[in-house]
Amino acid sequence: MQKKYIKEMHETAPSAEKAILVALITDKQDVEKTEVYLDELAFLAKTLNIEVVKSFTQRLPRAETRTFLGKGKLQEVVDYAKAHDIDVVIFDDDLTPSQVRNLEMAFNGETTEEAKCKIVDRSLLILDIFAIRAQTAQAHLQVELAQYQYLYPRLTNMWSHLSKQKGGIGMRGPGEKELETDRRIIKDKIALLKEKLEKMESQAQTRRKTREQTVRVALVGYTNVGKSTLMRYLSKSEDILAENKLFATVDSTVRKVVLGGIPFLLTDTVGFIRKLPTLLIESFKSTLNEIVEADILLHVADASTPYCEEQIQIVRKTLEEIGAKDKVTFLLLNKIDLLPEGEKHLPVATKENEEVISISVEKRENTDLLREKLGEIVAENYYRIYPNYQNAMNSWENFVTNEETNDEL
Ligand SMILES: Nc1nc2c(ncn2[C@@H]2O[C@H](COP(=O)(O)OP(=O)(O)OP(=O)(O)O)[C@@H](O)[C@H]2O)c(=O)[nH]1
Ligand SMILES: [Mg+2]
Repeated sequence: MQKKYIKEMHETAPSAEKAILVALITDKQDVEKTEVYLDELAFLAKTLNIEVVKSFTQRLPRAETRTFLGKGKLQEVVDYAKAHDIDVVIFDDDLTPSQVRNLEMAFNGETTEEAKCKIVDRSLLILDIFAIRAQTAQAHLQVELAQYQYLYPRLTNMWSHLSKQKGGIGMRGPGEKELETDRRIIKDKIALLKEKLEKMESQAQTRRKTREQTVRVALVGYTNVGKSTLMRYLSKSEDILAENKLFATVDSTVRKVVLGGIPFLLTDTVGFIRKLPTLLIESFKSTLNEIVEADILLHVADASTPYCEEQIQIVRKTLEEIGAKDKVTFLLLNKIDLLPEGEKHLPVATKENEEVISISVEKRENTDLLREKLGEIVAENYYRIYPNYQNAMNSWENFVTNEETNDEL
């Protein structure tokens, strides 16, 4: 199994923080799967400019209640961290507040005064990435809400401990700004953020109402599969960011696209990932509504990873959670340019209402076929809204004029 993102010690490059990763091998998660998950975790860390120097695994039926790892393994990891000046220990699962407390004790001793080694779990890592990726005011508020909700049950230990540290991972949130230890203040902040977001959502709803008169298509999929690349291609927009990073896109972008003379709106939004923190799903409700309200979904998957099928299942499950599972969907198996000839048609379990197309957006393989098929479905939806075509063009003209003055677009 290749370890793309885990550097060995001798390869070290200057970096802000040095990290080790920790994961369990369980009945449900075999060695190979754990390796892949660790690689994904290292990729997440890399997004935050954290250098991963080593990973540790332990075979256990389930995490130890007190310290996640068993006693012997924990000592081995602690010794390594001390010997190699490790700044962060990242766990591939979520930790309970008491596990964090006990682990902090194990890595830093009784006193937190000279605390050196931070304990970070999967959710905190993802929250940090969202914090640096957020662009719009709404996305910032959504991330802030998720961060406060994450911190709330952990206040007693994290506040005192993390506030003494200099910055970096886990410190881009509210903890950096204030040191209140009062749960009530945090509770008030959560309420205030929710209120602000509700106001924004109701404004967004009004704005989206004007879009009800048009066909809406949303891009969905696991992170880093090529959603934004497809958005750039279909909408001919050079200004959309597509890069080899997890969660390059966190906000939603909407573009007008015309296929075969029929106009529609295309939305690109945040990607999904294994164990996306529930807090984030809740906080990003408004952003995710773009998906819920769409008529057609373009589910993009990365056909070049051996975990394509699993990622597809994770996306389907997340769509179910947000209430968007029964939509007309194109399952686009992207990046087929990376597959050898003869393997370009992957056997994937399809669903009702779903059409599968193997494509390479970057190399323009089968993209014409996608445009043709998408064009057909868009037209069908369009004529359903506008049985009278002439009226349709008039209202589209109005719609375009209105929306073009809208900065959100
Ligand atoms: N080889 C190959 N690479 C591709 C293809 N499509 C996209 N990519 C690359 O995949 C990486 C991720 O692309 P994005 O479009 O940013 O992916 P995304 O799904 O929007 O990712 P997030 O916004 O991070 O969730 C980029 O480096 C793209 O250049 C393709 O057809 N073939
Ligand atoms: Mg993107």
